[in-house]
Amino acid sequence: MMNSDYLPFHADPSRPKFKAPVGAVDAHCHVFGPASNFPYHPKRKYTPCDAPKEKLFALRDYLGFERNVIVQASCHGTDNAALVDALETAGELARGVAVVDPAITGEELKAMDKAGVRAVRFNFVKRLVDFTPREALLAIAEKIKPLGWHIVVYFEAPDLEELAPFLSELNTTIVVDHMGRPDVAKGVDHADFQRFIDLMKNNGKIWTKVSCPERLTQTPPNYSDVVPFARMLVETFPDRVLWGTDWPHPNMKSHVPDDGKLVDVIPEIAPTAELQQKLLVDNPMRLCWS
Ligand code: 0GY
Repeated sequence: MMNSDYLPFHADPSRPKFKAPVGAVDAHCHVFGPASNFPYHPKRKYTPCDAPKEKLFALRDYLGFERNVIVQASCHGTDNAALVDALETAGELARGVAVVDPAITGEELKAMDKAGVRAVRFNFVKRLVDFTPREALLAIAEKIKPLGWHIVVYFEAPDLEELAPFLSELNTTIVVDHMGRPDVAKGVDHADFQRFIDLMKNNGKIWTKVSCPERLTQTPPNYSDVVPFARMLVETFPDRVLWGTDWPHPNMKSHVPDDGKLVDVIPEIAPTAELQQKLLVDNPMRLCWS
C-alpha cells in the first residue's frame, strides 16, 4: 500500500511552451512497479504510487522528448527487474542506472549492460537508504570497470565535504544528482555551493544533473529561486550537465509538480540553443549511448 502521505504524480500536466531539440533526453526519471508484477523491496523506506513504464513513455512523448535515462530508485532496492523490463521495452530509446549489491557477478552485470544499463547509483541520502560501507562501494566500482559504466551519486550539500575524497578515489566518470542538493536559501555564493563548483572545476570527470527545482525550491510551485544555481552550472560546465524531470517525483511533500512547467524552466537555465542542445542531446548521448 502506498504511504498515506505519499503524493502521486500529476495526473494532467500542462503541455510545455518550450520545444525541446530533436532527440532530447530526459536523463533522470524512474519506473515504480506496478507492484503486482514488480514488488517493492522489503527494506524500502517508502512505498510509492505505481508509476509503470507505459506512463513514463507516454509522458516522454507528451513533453516532446525522445529518450529516457531511467534510474533505479531506493524503493526497489537492488532488484532491478522493473528497470530492466522498461529498458527492454524501450530498446534504443532508453538507458538505465542500476543499484547493485557488491556480490553481483560479471554475468549479471553483462546481462544488464545488454539491456541498456550504463551506470550504477550510490545513494548517500540517509532518509532513503541504510549506510553501505565504502569498501562495498569500491568493490562495485571495480566490478563495473570492464563495462565502462559510470557512477551516479546522490547526496545532500552538507555531506559533500566528507564525501569528496571518496569521489576522487573512485577515479571514474561520476554524475551528481540534483546539483548536490544545495540549500537555495543560502545563495550561489555560499561556501557549500562553491565547494561543489570547485569540485567540478578540479575534477573533469564529475558531471551533474541540473534537475529537481521542485525539491530545492523554497517557493513552490515557482522555481525561480533555483534557476541561478542550475544556470551557473550549465554556463560553467556546458559539456558536463544533464537534465531530467525526476518523474514520478517520489517523496514530494510541498506540492505535486506539473511536468510541463518543469520543462519550461529549461530555457531559463540554458538560455541559448547551443546550451540546450548540449544539455538535452549531446551530453546524455555521449555519456549513455556511445
Ligand atoms: C529522486 C529523489 C528521491 C528518491 C530517490 O532512490 C530514491 O528513492 O532517489 C528523493 O526522495 O529525494 O531522485 O528520485
